Amino acid sequence: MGELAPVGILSLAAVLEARGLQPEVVDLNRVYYEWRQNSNQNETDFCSFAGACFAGRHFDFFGFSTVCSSYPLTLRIAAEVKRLHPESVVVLGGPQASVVDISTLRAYPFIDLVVRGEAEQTLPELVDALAAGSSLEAIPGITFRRNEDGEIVRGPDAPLVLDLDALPFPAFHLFPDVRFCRHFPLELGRGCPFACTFCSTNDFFRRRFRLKTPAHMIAEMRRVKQTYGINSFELVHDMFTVDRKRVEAFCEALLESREEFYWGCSARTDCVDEELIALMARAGCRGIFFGIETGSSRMQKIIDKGLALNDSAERVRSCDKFKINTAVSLMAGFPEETMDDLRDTAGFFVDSLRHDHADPQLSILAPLADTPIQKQQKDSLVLDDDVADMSYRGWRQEPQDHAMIAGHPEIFSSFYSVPTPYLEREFLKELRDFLLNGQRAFRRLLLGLHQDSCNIVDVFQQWQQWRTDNGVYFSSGDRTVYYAQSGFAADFFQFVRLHYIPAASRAPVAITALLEYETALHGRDHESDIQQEKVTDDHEELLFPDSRPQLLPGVNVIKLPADYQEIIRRLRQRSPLHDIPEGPVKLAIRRTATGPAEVRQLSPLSAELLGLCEGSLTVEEIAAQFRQNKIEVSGIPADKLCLAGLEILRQQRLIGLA
Ligand code: B12
Ligand code: SF4
Repeated sequence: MGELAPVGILSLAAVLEARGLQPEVVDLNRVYYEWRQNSNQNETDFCSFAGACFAGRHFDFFGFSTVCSSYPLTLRIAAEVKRLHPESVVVLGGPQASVVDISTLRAYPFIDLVVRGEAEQTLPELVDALAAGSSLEAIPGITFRRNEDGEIVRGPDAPLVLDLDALPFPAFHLFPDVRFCRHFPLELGRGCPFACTFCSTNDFFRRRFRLKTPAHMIAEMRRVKQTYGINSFELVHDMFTVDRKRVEAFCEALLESREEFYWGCSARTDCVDEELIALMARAGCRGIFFGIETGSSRMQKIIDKGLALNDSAERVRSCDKFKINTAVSLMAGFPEETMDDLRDTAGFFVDSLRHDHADPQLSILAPLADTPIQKQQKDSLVLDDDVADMSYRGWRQEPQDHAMIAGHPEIFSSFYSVPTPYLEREFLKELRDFLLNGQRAFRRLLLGLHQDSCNIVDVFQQWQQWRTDNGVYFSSGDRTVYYAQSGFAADFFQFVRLHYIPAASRAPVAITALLEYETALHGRDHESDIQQEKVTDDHEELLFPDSRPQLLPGVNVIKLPADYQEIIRRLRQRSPLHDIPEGPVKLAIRRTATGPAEVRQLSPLSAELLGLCEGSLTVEEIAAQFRQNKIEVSGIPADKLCLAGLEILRQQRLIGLA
């Protein structure tokens, strides 16, 4: 929950505290989890439950932060609060209400007013005016319903906060869960000067790029470290890397500070290069969010993103080189998008899997209110789903929310879809589920299939055909559930084994090897349940002639038909797979309680040794077998070789002593 610490709200709370007020912050995410855990959900709906949290809180002013995905729910909770406290002022702010202010006030009389845009300057003025009972007309940045005639008045925009260093430190003490953050959120700056047609945040911060100074940021980071003991940060800014010199200055200041701070940020791939990425990595950058959006050069121009995709791929590679994790964020479902464009996007998604530090993401376009795309398509939006993509979080839309959404497309546009005349929507959604879950469940195989087939979409179409021929059907609502469960991978492996390899593969040996590898990884949970005799994993313990080495729990050895390391090397370098020679190899897979499984290709000697470590033979007996088989390497006698080999296997945590 700490991951969702609302920096904007806490910034406002700090501003109010600085004026001697005592605001409280209610974390509705926490309230939601409490409702899920502690209440009978059939009897109490979430809004009543949340309303109860506000019943005992007597404030003059209740403010709600809003984003598109939870806007219906936020409004319903606000209605409950107004019902409980009719004398209080109920106010909305944040990215969603700011742009649908007038329509919201028209549709929902329980909302008194909306604060638009950045509110650090507006909110104190508003609070003062409300306390004094004076007119609101002179306050910039608000939209309100006039008491006298009920008319909705939209004043001019509020000025931007130009000096972000002047803002007080956010009131994190009002949000105790922040201490659970793995990456502590700190605002680095505001405003992106670009103009992508689907984006709402450029306009929200009025395209005015601003950054806090390096000295101020480092002081805030130090304060977090001292208060919470956290040294890893999520630095919030839509587009930190607009000005290269300022990124360099920040990194250099961090290096000079000698603090061990780790951080993540957002960037465009055309605003960084390998040299800058190297500097960022040295200064503690461990994650970059790259909004690449589409893998099609044609669509890059149409959506005014304008990235050169070869360079984008290069930047993802550079980050991998410096061990920076990248979120490679892609979208599909633009109105002009054709099958060729979609193939390019799917291709970009899978291509990025060549890099271990890349995490591709694919979402379907949601037309955010007041964006160029939404304005262009506002008369043709379609509500085709109970669970629209914006709320694609695994829970179902409540009927009350659905009714609100259906009644007000102008307010809740993100729950609608834009028409995609060249693409079938169900196809798009299934492809998204396939890719997202495929990369989680069989990353290497997915990449191998993409490379073998020239485009993963071809494999996907064959899979769709095969699954229907073999009776794997689902309704559109069950599709996401099917793909998220382990049965999908099991079915898909069958498809690859029984259909794809014999009928379509140009590199059957390599694809079989990848399939065997993924099947073994996939089956690992069942195997790890098998009870094993207690085996000590103390690699300091000496090996004695009567010790009985045995595979450690969680380790298994699998046989593949071809050199796995060579396949992975070729995948990384995009070299052909069809001429991988057949030749069995063994891999040891070691599962760890945390993190991904460790995979090691075994030399013939290690494979032979591991085969003998089944717990019944002593070291002496294993050495005897080596002698008998006359195993020797570079003149080293079998006994010594055996002992050295066993020691290495122990250091690699593959065997222990029974
Ligand atoms: C960090 C972030 C997240 C984080 C954490 C969110 C959180 N709760 O803190 C994560 C990754 C979890 C996330 C998730 C999502 N996010 Co997000 N996120 C952001 C991001 C990059 C920064 C938010 C931030 O801290 N900004 C800095 C602060 C200072 O600004 P602020 O929050 O807007 O607050 C200021 C004003 O809005 C105003 N204000 C805010 N609340 C209130 C309340 C009152 C009463 C008043 C008076 C004023 C006021 O005053 C604040 C100070 O000036 C923004 C983009 C951006 N740069 O803002 C997107 C953004 C908010 N996210 C967005 C979206 C769409 C989502 C998701 C729906 C994505 C998805 N499909 O899942 C989810 C929704 C999750 C949720 N329910 O909160 C959109 C919202 C668009 C919209 N029209 O609503 C944004 C704007 C990005 C975009 N694509 O355009 N997000
Ligand atoms: S670069 Fe990113 S933040 Fe800037 S307009 Fe485009 S999508 Fe929005």
